[in-house]
Amino acid sequence: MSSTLACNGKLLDLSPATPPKVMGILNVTPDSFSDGGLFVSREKALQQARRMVREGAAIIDVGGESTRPGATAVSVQEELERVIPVIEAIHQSCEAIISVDTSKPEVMREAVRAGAGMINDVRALREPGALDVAKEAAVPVCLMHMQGEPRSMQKTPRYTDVISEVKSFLQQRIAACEARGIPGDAIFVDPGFGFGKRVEHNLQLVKRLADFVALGKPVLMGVSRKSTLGALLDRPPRERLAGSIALATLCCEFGARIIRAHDVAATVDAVKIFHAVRNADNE
Ligand code: YH5
Repeated sequence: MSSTLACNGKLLDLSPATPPKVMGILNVTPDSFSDGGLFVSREKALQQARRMVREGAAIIDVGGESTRPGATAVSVQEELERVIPVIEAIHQSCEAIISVDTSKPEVMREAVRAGAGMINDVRALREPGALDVAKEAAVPVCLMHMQGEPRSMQKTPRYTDVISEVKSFLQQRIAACEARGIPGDAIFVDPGFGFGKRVEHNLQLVKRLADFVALGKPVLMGVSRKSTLGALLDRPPRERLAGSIALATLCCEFGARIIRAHDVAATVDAVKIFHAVRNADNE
Protein backbone atom coordinates (compact mmCIF):
# COMPACT_ATOMS: atom_id res chain seq x y z
CA MET A 1 0.00 0.00 0.00
CA SER A 2 1.40 3.38 -0.99
CA SER A 3 0.77 6.14 1.51
CA THR A 4 2.58 8.86 -0.41
CA LEU A 5 0.24 11.53 -1.69
CA ALA A 6 0.83 13.90 -4.61
CA CYS A 7 0.28 17.50 -3.50
CA ASN A 8 0.67 19.73 -6.55
CA GLY A 9 4.22 18.64 -7.37
CA LYS A 10 5.26 17.83 -3.79
CA LEU A 11 4.95 14.53 -1.95
CA LEU A 12 3.43 13.86 1.46
CA ASP A 13 4.46 10.57 3.05
CA LEU A 14 1.86 9.45 5.60
CA SER A 15 3.08 5.88 6.02
CA PRO A 16 3.12 4.52 9.59
CA ALA A 17 6.86 3.97 9.18
CA THR A 18 7.28 7.75 9.59
CA PRO A 19 6.22 9.98 12.51
CA PRO A 20 2.90 11.84 12.17
CA LYS A 21 3.29 15.05 10.19
CA VAL A 22 3.04 18.50 11.71
CA MET A 23 0.97 21.17 9.95
CA GLY A 24 2.09 24.65 11.05
CA ILE A 25 -0.61 27.31 11.39
CA LEU A 26 -0.13 30.56 9.46
CA ASN A 27 -3.01 32.96 10.11
CA VAL A 28 -2.96 35.76 7.57
CA THR A 29 -5.59 37.99 9.11
CA PRO A 30 -4.64 41.64 9.66
CA ASP A 31 -4.71 41.22 13.45
CA SER A 32 -1.99 38.56 13.21
CA PHE A 33 0.38 39.89 10.52
CA SER A 34 -0.35 43.55 9.91
CA ASP A 35 2.50 45.97 9.42
CA GLY A 36 0.61 48.43 11.54
CA GLY A 37 -2.19 48.96 9.02
CA LEU A 38 -4.97 46.94 7.49
CA PHE A 39 -2.75 44.83 5.27
CA VAL A 40 -1.13 41.53 5.94
CA SER A 41 2.64 41.85 5.68
CA ARG A 42 3.91 39.38 3.11
CA GLU A 43 7.42 39.59 4.59
CA LYS A 44 6.34 38.80 8.15
CA ALA A 45 4.14 35.92 7.06
CA LEU A 46 6.96 34.49 4.93
CA GLN A 47 9.42 34.70 7.84
CA GLN A 48 7.01 32.82 10.05
CA ALA A 49 6.48 30.15 7.36
CA ARG A 50 10.25 29.73 6.94
CA ARG A 51 10.68 29.36 10.66
CA MET A 52 8.02 26.65 10.87
CA VAL A 53 9.66 24.76 7.98
CA ARG A 54 13.06 24.99 9.76
CA GLU A 55 11.38 23.59 12.86
CA GLY A 56 10.14 20.58 10.92
CA ALA A 57 6.64 21.37 9.64
CA ALA A 58 5.75 19.22 6.61
CA ILE A 59 2.76 21.42 5.78
CA ILE A 60 2.06 25.15 6.20
CA ASP A 61 -1.66 25.90 6.61
CA VAL A 62 -2.41 29.39 5.30
CA GLY A 63 -5.76 30.86 6.38
CA GLY A 64 -7.28 34.29 5.75
CA GLU A 65 -10.72 33.73 7.24
CA SER A 66 -10.80 33.68 11.01
CA THR A 67 -12.85 30.66 12.06
CA ARG A 68 -12.36 31.22 15.77
CA PRO A 69 -15.53 31.25 17.83
CA GLY A 70 -17.35 34.56 17.33
CA ALA A 71 -15.42 35.57 14.19
CA THR A 72 -17.34 37.28 11.38
CA ALA A 73 -17.26 36.48 7.66
CA VAL A 74 -14.85 38.01 5.11
CA SER A 75 -15.49 38.64 1.41
CA VAL A 76 -13.94 36.57 -1.39
CA GLN A 77 -11.90 39.60 -2.52
CA GLU A 78 -10.56 40.26 0.96
CA GLU A 79 -9.61 36.63 1.51
CA LEU A 80 -7.88 36.42 -1.90
CA GLU A 81 -5.88 39.58 -1.14
CA ARG A 82 -4.75 38.13 2.17
CA VAL A 83 -3.76 34.61 1.16
CA ILE A 84 -2.65 34.57 -2.49
CA PRO A 85 0.44 36.81 -2.21
CA VAL A 86 1.56 34.88 0.87
CA ILE A 87 1.08 31.49 -0.85
CA GLU A 88 3.07 32.74 -3.88
CA ALA A 89 5.89 33.90 -1.65
CA ILE A 90 6.04 30.64 0.32
CA HIS A 91 5.83 28.61 -2.88
CA GLN A 92 8.87 30.41 -4.31
CA SER A 93 11.10 29.90 -1.30
CA CYS A 94 9.98 26.92 0.84
CA GLU A 95 9.91 23.23 0.11
CA ALA A 96 6.98 22.56 2.46
CA ILE A 97 3.55 21.64 1.19
CA ILE A 98 1.17 24.59 1.38
CA SER A 99 -2.38 23.99 2.56
CA VAL A 100 -5.08 26.61 2.12
CA ASP A 101 -7.54 26.91 5.00
CA THR A 102 -10.65 28.14 3.20
CA SER A 103 -14.26 27.27 2.36
CA LYS A 104 -14.52 29.52 -0.70
CA PRO A 105 -14.18 27.80 -4.10
CA GLU A 106 -12.64 30.92 -5.71
CA VAL A 107 -9.94 31.02 -3.01
CA MET A 108 -9.29 27.27 -3.38
CA ARG A 109 -8.84 27.63 -7.15
CA GLU A 110 -6.50 30.63 -6.97
CA ALA A 111 -4.54 29.17 -4.06
CA VAL A 112 -3.80 25.96 -5.96
CA ARG A 113 -2.79 28.05 -9.01
CA ALA A 114 -0.41 29.95 -6.74
CA GLY A 115 1.19 26.73 -5.47
CA ALA A 116 -1.01 25.29 -2.70
CA GLY A 117 -0.88 21.49 -2.56
CA MET A 118 -3.80 20.80 -0.23
CA ILE A 119 -7.26 22.18 0.60
CA ASN A 120 -8.25 22.33 4.28
CA ASP A 121 -11.94 23.18 4.59
CA VAL A 122 -13.63 23.53 7.99
CA ARG A 123 -16.96 23.33 6.09
CA ALA A 124 -15.97 20.06 4.35
CA LEU A 125 -16.65 21.34 0.79
CA ARG A 126 -20.31 22.17 1.52
CA GLU A 127 -20.22 25.64 -0.13
CA PRO A 128 -21.78 25.70 -3.62
CA GLY A 129 -19.11 24.89 -6.22
CA ALA A 130 -16.49 23.71 -3.72
CA LEU A 131 -16.65 20.01 -4.65
CA ASP A 132 -16.13 20.81 -8.34
CA VAL A 133 -13.23 23.15 -7.71
CA ALA A 134 -11.57 20.63 -5.38
CA LYS A 135 -11.94 17.91 -7.99
CA GLU A 136 -10.46 20.14 -10.73
CA ALA A 137 -7.63 21.27 -8.46
CA ALA A 138 -6.57 17.62 -8.05
CA VAL A 139 -4.97 18.12 -4.62
CA PRO A 140 -5.80 16.29 -1.38
CA VAL A 141 -8.65 17.72 0.71
CA CYS A 142 -9.26 17.73 4.46
CA LEU A 143 -12.94 17.41 5.43
CA MET A 144 -13.72 18.78 8.90
CA HIS A 145 -16.85 18.52 11.03
CA MET A 146 -18.37 21.72 12.43
CA GLN A 147 -21.77 22.15 14.07
CA GLY A 148 -23.17 25.56 13.08
CA GLU A 149 -21.06 28.50 11.90
CA PRO A 150 -18.05 30.15 13.59
CA ARG A 151 -20.03 33.24 14.63
CA SER A 152 -22.44 31.27 16.83
CA MET A 153 -21.18 27.67 17.06
CA GLN A 154 -20.14 27.83 20.71
CA LYS A 155 -23.49 29.17 21.96
CA THR A 156 -25.49 25.94 22.14
CA PRO A 157 -23.58 22.87 20.93
CA ARG A 158 -25.94 19.88 21.16
CA TYR A 159 -25.49 16.20 20.40
CA THR A 160 -27.28 12.99 21.30
CA ASP A 161 -24.08 11.06 20.56
CA VAL A 162 -21.20 13.26 19.42
CA ILE A 163 -19.09 10.39 18.09
CA SER A 164 -21.75 8.81 15.88
CA GLU A 165 -23.02 12.20 14.68
CA VAL A 166 -19.56 13.46 13.70
CA LYS A 167 -18.69 10.12 12.15
CA SER A 168 -21.83 9.92 10.02
CA PHE A 169 -21.32 13.54 8.86
CA LEU A 170 -17.77 12.68 7.76
CA GLN A 171 -19.03 9.52 6.05
CA GLN A 172 -21.57 11.57 4.09
CA ARG A 173 -18.94 14.13 3.05
CA ILE A 174 -16.52 11.38 1.96
CA ALA A 175 -19.33 9.87 -0.14
CA ALA A 176 -20.14 13.29 -1.67
CA CYS A 177 -16.46 13.81 -2.60
CA GLU A 178 -16.06 10.36 -4.10
CA ALA A 179 -19.34 10.68 -6.04
CA ARG A 180 -17.98 13.91 -7.55
CA GLY A 181 -14.80 12.14 -8.67
CA ILE A 182 -12.35 13.11 -5.93
CA PRO A 183 -10.11 10.05 -5.43
CA GLY A 184 -10.67 8.30 -2.09
CA ASP A 185 -6.98 8.31 -1.26
CA ALA A 186 -6.84 12.10 -1.54
CA ILE A 187 -9.26 12.64 1.36
CA PHE A 188 -8.37 13.34 5.02
CA VAL A 189 -10.88 13.65 7.82
CA ASP A 190 -10.93 15.82 10.95
CA PRO A 191 -13.55 15.61 13.75
CA GLY A 192 -13.26 19.37 14.30
CA PHE A 193 -12.04 19.79 17.89
CA GLY A 194 -13.56 23.04 19.19
CA PHE A 195 -16.00 23.58 16.32
CA GLY A 196 -19.48 23.65 17.84
CA LYS A 197 -18.51 21.40 20.77
CA ARG A 198 -18.36 21.66 24.54
CA VAL A 199 -15.37 20.54 26.60
CA GLU A 200 -16.88 17.08 27.19
CA HIS A 201 -17.55 16.64 23.46
CA ASN A 202 -13.98 17.58 22.60
CA LEU A 203 -12.55 15.15 25.15
CA GLN A 204 -14.75 12.38 23.69
CA LEU A 205 -13.43 13.13 20.20
CA VAL A 206 -9.89 12.54 21.41
CA LYS A 207 -10.66 9.49 23.52
CA ARG A 208 -12.56 7.85 20.67
CA LEU A 209 -10.38 9.04 17.79
CA ALA A 210 -10.00 5.39 16.68
CA ASP A 211 -13.66 5.54 15.58
CA PHE A 212 -12.68 8.19 13.02
CA VAL A 213 -9.51 6.32 12.00
CA ALA A 214 -11.91 3.46 11.16
CA LEU A 215 -13.30 5.60 8.32
CA GLY A 216 -10.17 4.52 6.47
CA LYS A 217 -8.84 8.02 5.78
CA PRO A 218 -5.84 9.73 7.43
CA VAL A 219 -7.05 11.71 10.47
CA LEU A 220 -5.93 15.30 11.04
CA MET A 221 -6.36 16.91 14.48
CA GLY A 222 -6.12 20.55 15.50
CA VAL A 223 -6.06 21.05 19.26
CA SER A 224 -3.33 23.69 19.57
CA ARG A 225 -4.10 26.40 22.19
CA LYS A 226 -7.86 25.85 21.89
CA SER A 227 -10.31 26.96 24.55
CA THR A 228 -10.96 23.45 25.89
CA LEU A 229 -7.36 23.63 27.12
CA GLY A 230 -8.12 27.03 28.60
CA ALA A 231 -11.14 25.57 30.41
CA LEU A 232 -9.24 22.55 31.75
CA LEU A 233 -6.10 24.46 32.76
CA ASP A 234 -7.42 27.96 33.43
CA ARG A 235 -4.71 29.49 31.24
CA PRO A 236 -4.71 32.09 28.42
CA PRO A 237 -3.83 30.91 24.85
CA ARG A 238 -0.10 31.69 25.10
CA GLU A 239 0.25 29.50 28.21
CA ARG A 240 -1.36 26.40 26.71
CA LEU A 241 1.77 24.86 25.16
CA ALA A 242 2.23 21.96 27.60
CA GLY A 243 -1.47 21.13 27.43
CA SER A 244 -1.42 21.33 23.62
CA ILE A 245 1.54 18.93 23.47
CA ALA A 246 -0.07 16.48 25.89
CA LEU A 247 -3.25 16.44 23.83
CA ALA A 248 -1.39 16.19 20.49
CA THR A 249 0.59 13.20 21.80
CA LEU A 250 -2.64 11.47 22.87
CA CYS A 251 -4.10 12.15 19.42
CA CYS A 252 -1.06 10.41 17.88
CA GLU A 253 -1.50 7.43 20.19
CA PHE A 254 -5.14 7.14 19.11
CA GLY A 255 -4.19 7.24 15.44
CA ALA A 256 -3.95 10.84 14.16
CA ARG A 257 -1.50 11.17 11.24
CA ILE A 258 -1.37 14.97 10.93
CA ILE A 259 -1.25 17.43 13.84
CA ARG A 260 -2.15 21.08 13.17
CA ALA A 261 -0.22 23.31 15.57
CA HIS A 262 1.03 26.82 16.34
CA ASP A 263 4.17 25.65 18.18
CA VAL A 264 5.90 23.60 15.52
CA ALA A 265 9.25 22.86 17.20
CA ALA A 266 7.67 21.46 20.36
CA THR A 267 5.05 19.51 18.41
CA VAL A 268 7.70 17.95 16.15
CA ASP A 269 9.59 16.81 19.27
CA ALA A 270 6.39 15.25 20.61
CA VAL A 271 5.59 13.32 17.41
CA LYS A 272 9.18 12.05 17.27
CA ILE A 273 8.98 10.75 20.85
CA PHE A 274 5.60 9.17 20.11
CA HIS A 275 7.05 7.48 17.04
CA ALA A 276 10.15 6.17 18.87
CA VAL A 277 8.01 4.60 21.60
CA ARG A 278 5.57 3.17 19.05
CA ASN A 279 8.46 1.46 17.24
CA ALA A 280 10.49 0.33 20.26
CA ASP A 281 11.63 -3.29 19.96
CA ASN A 282 11.57 -5.74 22.84
CA GLU A 283 15.16 -7.00 22.49
C1 YH5 B 1 -8.83 22.35 12.99
O1 YH5 B 1 -8.95 21.92 14.15
N1 YH5 B 1 -8.84 24.87 13.41
S1 YH5 B 1 -8.87 27.56 12.97
C2 YH5 B 1 -9.38 28.95 18.78
C3 YH5 B 1 -8.25 29.06 19.56
C4 YH5 B 1 -7.02 28.66 19.06
C5 YH5 B 1 -6.93 28.15 17.78
C6 YH5 B 1 -7.33 30.31 21.35
N2 YH5 B 1 -8.69 25.46 11.27
C7 YH5 B 1 -8.79 23.74 12.66
O2 YH5 B 1 -6.90 27.09 15.18
N3 YH5 B 1 -8.59 23.20 10.33
C8 YH5 B 1 -8.80 25.88 12.55
O3 YH5 B 1 -8.40 29.56 20.82
C9 YH5 B 1 -8.68 24.11 11.33
N4 YH5 B 1 -8.76 21.48 11.94
C10 YH5 B 1 -8.64 21.90 10.64
N5 YH5 B 1 -8.57 20.97 9.68
C11 YH5 B 1 -9.16 27.57 14.74
C12 YH5 B 1 -7.95 27.54 15.59
C13 YH5 B 1 -8.06 28.06 16.98
C14 YH5 B 1 -9.29 28.46 17.49
